[in-house]
Amino acid sequence: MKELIVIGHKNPDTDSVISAKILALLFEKEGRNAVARIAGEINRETEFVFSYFKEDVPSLISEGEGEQFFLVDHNEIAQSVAKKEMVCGVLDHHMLSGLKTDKAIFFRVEEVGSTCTLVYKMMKEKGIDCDKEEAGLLLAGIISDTLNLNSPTTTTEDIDFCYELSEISKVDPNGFAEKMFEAKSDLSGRSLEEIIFRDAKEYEFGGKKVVVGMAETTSLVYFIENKKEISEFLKKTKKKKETDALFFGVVDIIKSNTLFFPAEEDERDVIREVFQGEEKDEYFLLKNVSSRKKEIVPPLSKFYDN
Ligand SMILES: [Mn+2]
Repeated sequence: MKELIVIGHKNPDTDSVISAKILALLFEKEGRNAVARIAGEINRETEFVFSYFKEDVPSLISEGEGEQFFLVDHNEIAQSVAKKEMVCGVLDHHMLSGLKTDKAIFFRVEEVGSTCTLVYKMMKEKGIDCDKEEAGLLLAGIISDTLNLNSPTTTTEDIDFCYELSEISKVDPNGFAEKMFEAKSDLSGRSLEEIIFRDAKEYEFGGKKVVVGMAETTSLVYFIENKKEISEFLKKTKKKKETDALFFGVVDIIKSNTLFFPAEEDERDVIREVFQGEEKDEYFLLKNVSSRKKEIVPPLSKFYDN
């Protein structure tokens, strides 16, 4: 039996790393030959979560490794290290973006706040128990993606599972969320490249390569103070990375607002057209916007696809 590699998107976030790890464990418990991998370096929040529960982070996929991939937390090939002919399963909570395969595959996408929600749901459906550490990790995945159940992507299932997992893991979600957000907001020693691209996602809209970088923070001070440097960096990087459009959003986790930076005039015009934002000199203030998946990507995709 060929080894099945369970893997999240490039520029991995907490949800994608944890859903891959626990889903691979679930497959193993079912007797399948499965292993979790990550598609890039982890961020500080993910690092904090794994060290808190003293769990191992899945190792980085190596060049040319694997023939069979199970994708979690993404279904867009542009965001994947897997070639489309190697994909034999998808578990996700993002919009569908036209993955074409030459055979039938496992494919499950539900409109919930995190992929960890779906992993836990599958465990429950299969009657597989979740131990204390696994529950803690899954809880962290839900908290991360739903900004502790405050994101507009949050569903009743996320809320119910959050409480169940909190009981099993004996972790208080609010106290833990605070620590996670602190780790997420720690910018010390980080370059602009890391801050802007550690959680960037690439999309293909209307034949165009569109990249949306995101950062989440409890304080916008750094971003406002460095708005000029950020703008210049975006402009320079757009050329280097050969993308047709580049945006960068910073979510204020506390107030649920987003500062949205265009790389150049073209992107500035797009933001003017598709978002109701307050235009500042270097960025737009998008009030009550906190989700790339639900509030930023859909209007951009609609704009470019037309
Ligand atoms: Mn996710």
